[in-house]
Amino acid sequence: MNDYLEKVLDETAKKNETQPEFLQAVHEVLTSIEPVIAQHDEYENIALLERMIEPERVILFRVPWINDAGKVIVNRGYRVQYNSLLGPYKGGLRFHPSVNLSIMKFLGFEQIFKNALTGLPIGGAKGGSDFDPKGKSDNEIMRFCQSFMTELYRHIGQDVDVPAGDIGVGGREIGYLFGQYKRIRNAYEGGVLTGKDVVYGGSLARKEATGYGLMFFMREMLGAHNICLMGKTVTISGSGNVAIYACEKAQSMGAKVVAMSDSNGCIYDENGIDLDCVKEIKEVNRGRIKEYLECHQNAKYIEKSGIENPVWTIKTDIALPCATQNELIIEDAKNLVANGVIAVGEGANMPCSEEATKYLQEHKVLVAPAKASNAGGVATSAIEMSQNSMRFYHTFEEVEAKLDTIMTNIFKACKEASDEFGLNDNYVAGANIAAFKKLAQAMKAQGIV
Ligand code: NDP
Ligand code: 2IT
Repeated sequence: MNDYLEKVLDETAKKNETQPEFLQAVHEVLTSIEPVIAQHDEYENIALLERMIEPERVILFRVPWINDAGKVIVNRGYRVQYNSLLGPYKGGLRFHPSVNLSIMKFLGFEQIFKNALTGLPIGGAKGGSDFDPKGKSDNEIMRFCQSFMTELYRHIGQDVDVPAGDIGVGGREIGYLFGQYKRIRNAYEGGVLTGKDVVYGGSLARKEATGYGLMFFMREMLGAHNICLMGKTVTISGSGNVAIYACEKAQSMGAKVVAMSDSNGCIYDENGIDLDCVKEIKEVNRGRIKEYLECHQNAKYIEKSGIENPVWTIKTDIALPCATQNELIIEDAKNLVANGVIAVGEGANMPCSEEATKYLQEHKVLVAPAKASNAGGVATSAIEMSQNSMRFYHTFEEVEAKLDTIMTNIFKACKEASDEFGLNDNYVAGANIAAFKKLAQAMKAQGIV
């Protein structure tokens, strides 16, 4: 390996030894950009990689709130303002009990590259809390969001840092966060958060954007290999925002989605998933995916147990991990390959372990990397910001057409980078290289900061 790269990887591992997800994300990026680093001896003198790896700022704060029983609960809040080279810090907020600094930093680091790929003026950030929204009343969610924003507001702004949703943060939470921000600031600054409801400044098609974008990317990737989506079988993990709209677009493109999941288990419906039923369970009732059996007695439910993820044991042409990081590990990759999978599209962030990705690629499975294939969400957030600045709304069709063009261009960039370095359709490396080149150019232009 290139000496400079090796030195940076070693130092990063030593400095962050308690942050496995962060180290995983850095390792994947750095090892895949080696051909570019090898062409640029000057990077070492300006510590380009060291500066790219270290977040510009990490904010950690207390979030006290009172539950319905009158008990005071204290959660931990985070905002990692990773990199502002290309625009205001931009990235989602995750509310999930697993949230810690390692997960926040891996997500923030990946966000820089993803946002660079969109071609839009947005830097990279991530934030969230170890708060668990499951089982909380609407009032508890509101009180938590208000307390969270009471600290976060001083660090964000429409030209500074623009949060949005992620796991556990959807339209309801963004509404409560926005209301509290507006109240504290005594001003309507629409572009301070994205993923807003369309009645008060949100963008049409933002809700659908990540899942739709994933399928646009998949269409382009398969098309480059003369494969058509029509008639293909698709399995999807998760049943949240990304999973639901990936399913909707896959179905409208003529594919047959047969499985979806949540953290307890997965449903398999050989007749094809009834998405209205899933939306009712998840978007309206905030229930469990198992409830699907109440209206579809012929469907099967497989409880999650052991190391394998049951959703990846089902035979499929296309697998779309849309739940969380490292949800598709080597055992799952082996199951998918044994069942003849053609392509894996990452809707979630870093859903495949490095070992799983390598195994899939070695077995000629096309892998659509998260930084590229799920970039449609943040790209549409940037379109929401531009509408807020213009004080104007685009139609659904206009936003969707822009999203389609952006995803098509992102695939082209991944393919061109892979071709340039002779990487045999390794779009994972292609995405990292294409994004890195833009960031490196901006870093060189802006001096040592
Ligand atoms: P949601 O909260 O809407 O849905 C998350 C889904 O994933 C739920 O079905 C949830 O199940 C499941 N899930 C979450 N954590 C775990 C876990 N530890 N193990 C198993 N299942 C889990 O989130 P989103 O759909 O917004 O996000 C899904 C993924 O997509 C995340 O990786 C996120 O970072 C990524 N992403 C999201 C974007 C967006 O615009 N929202 C944009 C780009 C990427 P359960 O309800 O049981 O917890
Ligand atoms: O991971 C992601 O790209 C998101 N959660 C969306 C971020 C955003 O700012 O829309």
